[in-house]
Amino acid sequence: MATKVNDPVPLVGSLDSIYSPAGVLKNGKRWNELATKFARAYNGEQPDFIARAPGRVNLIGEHIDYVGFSVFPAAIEKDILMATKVSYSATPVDKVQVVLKNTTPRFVVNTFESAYDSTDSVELLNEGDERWANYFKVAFKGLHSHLPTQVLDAGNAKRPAKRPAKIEVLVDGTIPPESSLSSSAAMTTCSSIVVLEAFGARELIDRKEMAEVAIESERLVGVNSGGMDQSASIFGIPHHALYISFFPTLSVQPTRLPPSSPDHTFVIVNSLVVSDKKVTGPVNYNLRVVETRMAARALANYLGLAAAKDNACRDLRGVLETYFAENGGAGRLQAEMENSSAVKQTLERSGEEAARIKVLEEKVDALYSSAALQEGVARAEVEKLTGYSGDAFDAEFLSSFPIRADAFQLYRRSKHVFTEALRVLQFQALCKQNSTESAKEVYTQLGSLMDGSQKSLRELYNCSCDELNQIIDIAKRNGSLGSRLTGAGWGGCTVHLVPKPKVEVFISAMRTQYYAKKFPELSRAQLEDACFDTQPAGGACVYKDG
Ligand code: NG1
Ligand code: MG
Repeated sequence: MATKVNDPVPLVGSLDSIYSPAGVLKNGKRWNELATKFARAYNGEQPDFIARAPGRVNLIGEHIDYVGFSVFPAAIEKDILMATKVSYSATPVDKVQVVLKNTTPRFVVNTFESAYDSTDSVELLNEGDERWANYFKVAFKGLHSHLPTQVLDAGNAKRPAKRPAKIEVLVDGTIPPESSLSSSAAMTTCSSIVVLEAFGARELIDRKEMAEVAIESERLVGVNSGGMDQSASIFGIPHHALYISFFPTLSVQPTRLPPSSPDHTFVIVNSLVVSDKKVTGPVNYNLRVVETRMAARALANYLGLAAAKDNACRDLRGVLETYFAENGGAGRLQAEMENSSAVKQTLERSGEEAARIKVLEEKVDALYSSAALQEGVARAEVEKLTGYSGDAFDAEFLSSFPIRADAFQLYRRSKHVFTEALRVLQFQALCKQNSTESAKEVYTQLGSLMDGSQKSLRELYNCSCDELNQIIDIAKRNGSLGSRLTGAGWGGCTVHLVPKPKVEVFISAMRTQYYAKKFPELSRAQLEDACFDTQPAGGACVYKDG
């Protein structure tokens, strides 16, 4: 079934649409190479199937997925493959053994066992070279608790007659780890597919549910992440970016970039600065999540919302919805428009949702109008702003994940969130404009939205770093229309919108001006892997015979 451009993905139904009977991979070099490696790893055996989950590049909409606003990533060609063999036992077994091997030697073999009635014995590892296996384990645990009577329970009628006694996996990844291209989400997603396939459970869950379970599961690894990455990996469609919304529930709209001449492409440039959120989370990623939560409660409090302390106001998106719900919806927007020419202009240019975002951005300016509040504020001040103090403060903001900070930036984080949410809407609207004549102009505008995103990430969200800034400067001097960090930041990759005729010059400038200076020892293959031109790719699937 062909997906029509810009149609919402049907989120119901079985996983079948992502299951490919043979597919390119089956007949391709990579399948054969992986099957050969599998045989070497597992006594000459052949895999029963190969699961694939891609990484993603986020085009725009950074650090707003966990706040509830829409984002705009695309799945990429780089991916994780898991060649898998499942052994079923003729006699009843009460546990399953899982063996996880990786073609990259530094990821050391890990073996675990789980009883059919409980995954309690499946332990996550806090350190060591086997830690990579945690992603498989969380997917396994997540599905087990989501589908307790289906996935592992013997009593279910849909259960295959034979229960898996052993699952043997060989993982092969092309996504550089900790580089903000979502190798972690690809691991979780791919593992989910392996588990569903091994337990014959794929009929029992649809893609949306699968994405939701993967999102929840990955948090068990210790990062308080949003849902962009797993969704992009599951819903990727070749040649399409994905407009992903989380409110009121997960939905995905595949969107083509406008046709253009000359063609444009996205180039990814990896800074090769590694940012491991599991280690630095308390001072960067997880701290940002908490700051945005504090900012939400502070804004709800300032706006005097009746639901200020309810779950509905836990994030900034929720505060926006609650503000309009409690204050007369469309009528409220009308009134706001009369008071603000910026809101009026936003409505005219970008529509109602954009105007509502603009209203809240203006409330943020009003709340933090004093210069002192625009800087980092200490806990005592946050207590005043949010109306949470003592134990209630700890429970609300500090209990889920460890945080280390003396001051919290509520103004800057809120301002980034609302302006970035607006840029995403404008970016998608531009993509939907289907006129070829104005393509050049459209690409220039897409580029400036990406530049605006970077400025905000650097100055308001403080998640850029020297290397990322250097790369962005080089890019802007060498043909990029728009350049920004992608993913969480503090290292990792950047993404650049480049007209195709300029790609060669762009890449060679990166090599001489960034890599030759900072990483002079890189081989040709490593350079090719660090800086490359990419096209939106298809999402997760499983390849098997017949
Ligand atoms: P990366 O840096 O690719 O892991 C992270 C989060 C996303 C999103 C972005 C910032 C995880 C698994 N993913 O992406 O959900 O919040 O940062 O936009 O932590
Ligand atoms: Mg990640």
